[in-house]
Amino acid sequence: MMEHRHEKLGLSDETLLEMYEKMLLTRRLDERLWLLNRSGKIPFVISGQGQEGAQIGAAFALDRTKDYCLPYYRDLGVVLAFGMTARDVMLASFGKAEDPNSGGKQMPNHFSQRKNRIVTGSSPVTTQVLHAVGFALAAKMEKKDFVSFVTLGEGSSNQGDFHEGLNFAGVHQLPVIIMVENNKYAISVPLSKQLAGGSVAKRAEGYGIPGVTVDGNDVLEVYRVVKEAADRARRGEGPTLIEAMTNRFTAHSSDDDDRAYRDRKEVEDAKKKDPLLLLETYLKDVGILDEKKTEEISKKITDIVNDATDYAEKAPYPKPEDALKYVYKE
Ligand SMILES: Cc1ncc(C[n+]2csc(CCOP(=O)(O)OP(=O)(O)O)c2C)c(N)n1
Ligand SMILES: [Mg+2]
Repeated sequence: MMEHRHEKLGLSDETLLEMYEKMLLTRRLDERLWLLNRSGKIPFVISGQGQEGAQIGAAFALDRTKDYCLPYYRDLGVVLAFGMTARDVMLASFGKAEDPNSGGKQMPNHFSQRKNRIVTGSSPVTTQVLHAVGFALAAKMEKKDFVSFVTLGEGSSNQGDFHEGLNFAGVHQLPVIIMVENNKYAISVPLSKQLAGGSVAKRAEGYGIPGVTVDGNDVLEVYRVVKEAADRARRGEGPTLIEAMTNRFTAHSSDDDDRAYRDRKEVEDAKKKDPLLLLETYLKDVGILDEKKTEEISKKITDIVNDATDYAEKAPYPKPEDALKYVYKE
């Protein structure tokens, strides 16, 4: 019998369905956040819609019981796959006391959750690359078996931190995977005005490490290249730079209007390669998913999103006197 693509990668039907469910949850949660923002209930959204294929493919290729992730703001899919719940996400967006990321103090999407090895980051883009390289250095020095996984946008790959981090990781052959989610915009700045060389992955050569470009809409292909990078890192063969080509379906954030700088046709064309639809089609083609099962999953996800929304909306705000908690040593 012919082996399907996911089987060749060692992925069971169950795991692939789990990936689909996480991707659908990521998308639906993100869509709900926009509705809540537009109805005046939450102050800010920064969205991963269109980039879920890269995020879920990568997260599932890692060992989510021991690896560390240093996500950037669009990585809702990565953090959900690493164990953050829909309620956790909503609590942060509503700025509630129980928010595991910061107790309702930070802007949303500054992901941080110790129990799931999601490492806190700063608002200045690309700082997380240096932190990730530091985690990988610790793994090497302490002979610990974990890989450090960091993501960023292609615009952020022009910051000095990126080059310092990759150079150091290359020199010391550290177990770190750097994945750039190239959505071809840095807010309103198009790719052509960001990178004279046209490719982020090509830069890897200068640091003596492998650089791979992958179709970020293809969750299985992302899984494959990240798995390969993780295996190499665990064997002591050092870092990998991955450039996942993606699309940003929404404006940069809820404070941006991309109609000012981007043709609608471009967005519509990008949506024809929606990673979620591509995976759904694949699952139906290979007979893992049918209409009934799709309905069932859809209902389950809607319930999770509704529960998270209600729970976070009703949850208490932090106390004003807690504003200085964790700022200064107590
Ligand atoms: C050091 C720094 N400069 C500028 C900003 C403002 N800023 C936030 S996101 C962003 C665009 C980043 O683009 P990219 O890296 O491509 O990621 P994307 O938002 O497209 O996913 C900028 C300029 C910042 N947060 N930090
Ligand atoms: Mg970008």
